[in-house]
Amino acid sequence: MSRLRVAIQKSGRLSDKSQALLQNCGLRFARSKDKLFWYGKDFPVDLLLVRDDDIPRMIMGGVCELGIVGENVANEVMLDRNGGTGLIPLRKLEFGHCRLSLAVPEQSDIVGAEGLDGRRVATTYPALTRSLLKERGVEAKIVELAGSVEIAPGLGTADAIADLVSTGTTLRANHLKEIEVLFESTAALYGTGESLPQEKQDLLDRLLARIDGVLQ
Ligand code: PRT
Ligand code: ZN
Repeated sequence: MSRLRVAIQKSGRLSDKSQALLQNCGLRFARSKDKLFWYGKDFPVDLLLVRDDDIPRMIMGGVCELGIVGENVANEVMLDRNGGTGLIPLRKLEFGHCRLSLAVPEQSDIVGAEGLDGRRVATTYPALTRSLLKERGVEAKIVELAGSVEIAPGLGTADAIADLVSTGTTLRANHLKEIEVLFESTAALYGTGESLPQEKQDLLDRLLARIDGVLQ
């Protein structure tokens, strides 16, 4: 019999709510010893617990049919791949809210994206930031960092940052001010752009109906 695999974040901001959503759909799981694979007991849907950054490529690579990840991460991967049809948003979820914002040092006189033309912008979302700035007619030098973006202006390696913000505490603690919201993100359920065998598609439709019930 066909089964579906859903990749969710193993530990982090999305993991509890991703698990809760699926459990609220009536799914029950038996966890593997290393707890990285959860077998669906009474509905043929299994979970893979991974780092959020791996989820888009796992779906595109056919390792799983579905995944729950932030729109920020999914869009970054899709843009990096020049669009591509490997990843399709199926449902926007009600958690993981944050915004990708531009921020500059408190004393900077840059007031918006347009002030960043030709300037250095540090981010962990290079493709997404480049594209969102381009939409605004701004061509900046993107400084790609793996983390701790908020310290880049203080170190002199960037004039501004594009980073995720929720409360603004991190920006304030680093004497940065938010000058423009580039993108509002939430977590979403993604599927593969490839068509599924009929049995799997039927299973997906049943799962989506349950998810819609929970989201209502
Ligand atoms: O280990 P793994 O790679 O799976 O986890 P991770 O550390 O990459 O991700 P995690 O758990 O931090 O975030 C997962 C997803 O949650 C992100 O991709 C976003 O879609 C979403 N999300 C929501 C956030 C935030 N809010 C958020 N505030 N992701 C990160 N932050 C960070 C931000 O980067 C900054 O450092 O929190 C800080 C800002 O928060 P405030 O409250 O100080 O403004
Ligand atoms: Zn991550």
